[in-house]
Amino acid sequence: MKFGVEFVPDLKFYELEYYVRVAEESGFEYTWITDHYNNRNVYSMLTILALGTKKIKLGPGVTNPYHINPALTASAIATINEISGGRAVLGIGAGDKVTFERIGISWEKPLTRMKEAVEIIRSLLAGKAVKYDGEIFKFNGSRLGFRAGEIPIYIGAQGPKMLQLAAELGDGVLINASHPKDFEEAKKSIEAGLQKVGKSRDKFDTVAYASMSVDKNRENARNAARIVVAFIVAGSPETVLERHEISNEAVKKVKDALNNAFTKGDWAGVGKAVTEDMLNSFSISGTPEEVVERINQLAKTGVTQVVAGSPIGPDKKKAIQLIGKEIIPKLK
Ligand code: F42
Repeated sequence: MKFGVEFVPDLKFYELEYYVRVAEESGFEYTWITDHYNNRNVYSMLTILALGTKKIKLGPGVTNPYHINPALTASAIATINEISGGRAVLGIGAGDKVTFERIGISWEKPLTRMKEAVEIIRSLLAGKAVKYDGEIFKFNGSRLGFRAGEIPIYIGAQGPKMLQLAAELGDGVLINASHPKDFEEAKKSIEAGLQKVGKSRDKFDTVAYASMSVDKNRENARNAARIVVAFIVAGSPETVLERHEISNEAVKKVKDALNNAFTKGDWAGVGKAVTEDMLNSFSISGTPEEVVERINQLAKTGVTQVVAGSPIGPDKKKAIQLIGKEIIPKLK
């Protein structure tokens, strides 16, 4: 099992560099940096990380093919690859509808746009002159002016069609989920995609991009995950909530609590609205022993990398070191 760690660049660059170095020293192989317009620029932060670390692989987790042209994505990730001495990975997904609306981007034809963008980026990274007459992107002989090197492309995906596309086009898939039920379901689409292009499963990295919260004190670990899980519950499609048997009234309680928090600042109410079942379904949170057990269950569904996503633990640094000391060695 490989281990990665996610960071949101809502931290100062030196804080982010500090945490990623702790993660590198703790044995994490990947760091994935999220990409939303309202946070610090993902490639600026990856440059800092490329210069400040030696081994850990690094990349956006995930960028998207809407807010910049695929040629710029190819150039940016190839630059990170050069600065980091060949450690770049590209995570790209359909992007986030809510944040796009705020910057006037309409979320049209995400599958088509993703397919075309990934094909174009792959050709540019291979040093080719790209002629591409797509429905969305039209390229007429563009080429990168410097060697990009080998850069794996991972696709962020939840829906069945995007999961299949990820298996067809990607070196891996980043799935925002924490529970074996979700990976059993995803497996069907992934197998279909691998079969369609004749790719073997061991050449493909299935990544559980999970909300994680680890601490020796179980209650502290579980409580630290409550707010993140509330947002996941509020944003989850019906099909996923049904799969986890989360009732409509329980979801409504969480949504009302989040509204209250935004309008009146009552964040404690959000934590109370999140049930134990929600924590189990939408996060990996608890003691190191419990986290190891859950990851072993995920491994049985074909997961090959686990990414420790927000909040990581009540104390980020302690949690990263605890994972390095008591979890990674048991699952390597
Ligand atoms: N999004 C961000 O914006 N920033 C991040 O940092 C970020 C991190 C991240 C990490 C892991 C991860 O898994 C996702 C992450 N995301 C992040 C979210 C990501 O960008 C996507 O929003 C998320 O993966 C959800 O996308 P999805 O895979 O579910 O695909 C969407 C588009 C979807 O609805 N897919 C469905 C499906 O079946 O796959 C339907 C697709 C569809 O619209 N089909 C239509 C049709 O007619 O079939 C249109 C067809 C066409 O041509 O597009």
